[in-house]
Amino acid sequence: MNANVTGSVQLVGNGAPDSRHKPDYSGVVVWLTSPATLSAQSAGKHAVMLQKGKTFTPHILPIQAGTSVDFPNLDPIFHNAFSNFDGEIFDIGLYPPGQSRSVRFERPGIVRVFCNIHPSMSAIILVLNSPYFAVSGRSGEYKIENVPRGTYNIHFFHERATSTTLDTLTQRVTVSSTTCVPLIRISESGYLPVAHKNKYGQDYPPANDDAGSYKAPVK
Ligand SMILES: [Cu+2]
Repeated sequence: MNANVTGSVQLVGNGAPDSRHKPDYSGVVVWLTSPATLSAQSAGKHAVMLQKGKTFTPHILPIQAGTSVDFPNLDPIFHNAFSNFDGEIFDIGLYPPGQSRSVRFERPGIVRVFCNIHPSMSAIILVLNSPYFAVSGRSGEYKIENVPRGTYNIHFFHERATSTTLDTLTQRVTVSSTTCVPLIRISESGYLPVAHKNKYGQDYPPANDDAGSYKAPVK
């Protein structure tokens, strides 16, 4: 019989806490690996990352390796999606409203996704060696459903935590009946945001993001 694995995470070390707002602990990916998850079937799986309101949605998309991601363009303007470092490298070109493109991700890793004409657009596809994963909500709670009994490593990812920090959080977890993992605190200290370049490795032209003309740029 399979079981659910639940728990919660908190993000800490990100400067002075703001007591006027509830903290936002969303966007942490939690996943389980074991020798058995390496051979888990992924054939035919699809996931979706929307292009809507000049935003990739969801911003963080975990998938099992072998999954295809569709990028439907729901805006009245052209978009692109590309990734040119780490993870899987791809570029699905510039495509018009109402169309979609797909990319299959074979190799586990962190894929940072950008749009070549809108510098504000970014997302992360986390390609995993496992079908057992979840993303935390604002409260930090997560739930990985329908996990076969066994012993796993549990892993954590957040875009503002360093890989060194995240590696130290990996731990063993034994899944028998419903399993609750103790609270995990993820430190954002040491994180340095870096401005990204366009697909040619150059800075984005300053006027492109709000030109209002929505014309395709000249290559
Ligand atoms: Cu775009």
